[in-house]
Amino acid sequence: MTDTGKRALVIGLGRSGIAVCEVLRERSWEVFATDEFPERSAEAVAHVASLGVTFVPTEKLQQTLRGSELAVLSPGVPPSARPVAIAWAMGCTVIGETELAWRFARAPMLAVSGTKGKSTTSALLAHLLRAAGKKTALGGNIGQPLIREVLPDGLDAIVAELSSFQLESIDRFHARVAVLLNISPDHLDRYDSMDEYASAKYRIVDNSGIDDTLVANRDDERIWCFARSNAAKISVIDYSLVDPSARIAVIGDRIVDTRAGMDLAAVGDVTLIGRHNLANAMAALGAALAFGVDPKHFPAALRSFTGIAHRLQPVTEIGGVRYIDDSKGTNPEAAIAALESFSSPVIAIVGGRAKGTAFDALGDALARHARAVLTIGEAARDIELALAGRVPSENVATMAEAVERASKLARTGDVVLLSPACASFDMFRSAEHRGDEFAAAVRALEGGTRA
Ligand code: UMA
Repeated sequence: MTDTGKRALVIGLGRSGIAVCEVLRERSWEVFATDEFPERSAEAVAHVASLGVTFVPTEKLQQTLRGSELAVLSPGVPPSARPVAIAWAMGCTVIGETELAWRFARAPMLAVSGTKGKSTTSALLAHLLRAAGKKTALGGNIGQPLIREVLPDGLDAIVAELSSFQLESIDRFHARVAVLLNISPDHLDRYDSMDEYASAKYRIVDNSGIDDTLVANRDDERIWCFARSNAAKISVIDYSLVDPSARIAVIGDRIVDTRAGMDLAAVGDVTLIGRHNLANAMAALGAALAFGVDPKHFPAALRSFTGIAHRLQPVTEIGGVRYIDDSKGTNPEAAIAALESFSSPVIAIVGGRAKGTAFDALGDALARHARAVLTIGEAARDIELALAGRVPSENVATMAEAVERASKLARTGDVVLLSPACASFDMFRSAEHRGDEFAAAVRALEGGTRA
């Protein structure tokens, strides 16, 4: 497909920006790209230049823009960034990559948001739809830019994992099924308040109507309040781990659709570690139900879902000690949920770049669950302060050192858990890179001292 004559400015040359450049060039758009840190993005600049994209430094943007362009924003670029201000001032229409992906999509969207659990829930939802024979794409915050995933012909459904950043810059984006998992403090370096952060997430149903469904966590006060206040506008399926009157509820050892009086699966069919993952599975079941999937597919599909990389992912067991990679636990709430998933003592590896959140609750959870704590990265000192000496802690410089020390401190039956509660960018390229380094250090251990 070609759209000759169309021009766009792509702001930010990370994964999203590169994908937007590629897709628009395939459609013969005239594409300009800008990035405030071109020295760090040199490889991306060279790649998109080879596709015919013109790189424009921020200071030259004003001269280049005609004002009629579409400006496509990467999620990590805040609306306050200079290129965005220039694009607005020049009269460009500014949208995010998610909005553009939706405009190109030819299948209905099921969108999942929340502070934690959205990657697991999105992946499980896509798995449930595929198990029912629906050709399903999966993309968004989970790592594959959505714009690349929506293009194949013949899709029945598109599952989009959406962060608040991605939802901030939608316009007409419409989700047939929207899922809100939970909202807890995160990204408070970008938002002035929790209300502002939550409002970005609530945009997931901006363009939804009564034929669409919001799957809402009844156990999250904010979300349940939001869902109730929108019940006239959108159909709501609520789910709860504790309230048997929720539409999707746990009754004994079964997950039940209480309105239909229908058994959906056994609790034991959910193989993921932790009770929070049972809640995520219930959300995915609710979304699949709303999309018309026959529940007969649920038990086997749940049992065959083994989770996603860097999310409470078992790496190996050495000398009776389990090593678990939860590198995508990038905020305190996620790390607390990870700690609470284990009944055995934990040697916890935490720290990295803080995202404006407090560590008090993490300190309390570590005090309850950890035998020892190894701190890494910029936030090490703040986490140690939150621990207030309740658990022995040591600061280490590298992931290899953290794993090495953890292996010495662990006793048979313990868990060594990387769930950093922070972003990775002070020491690593990404959360995936951090998890890979952890797994590599564990494997090195396996080949050496403890094997
Ligand atoms: N940049 C600027 N100005 C700025 C900030 C960044 O020019 O003020 C440039 C950087 O130099 C860089 C580019 O923008 O070249 C980076 O763009 P980006 O931060 O949007 O990163 P992408 O690689 O495009 O990845 C994004 C998401 N990143 C963020 O939201 C921060 C990825 O989510 C997502 O997987 C990917 O798109 C594909 O959709 C990651 C993430 O950390 C996993 N998400 C946050 C989270 O989960 O908590 C929201």
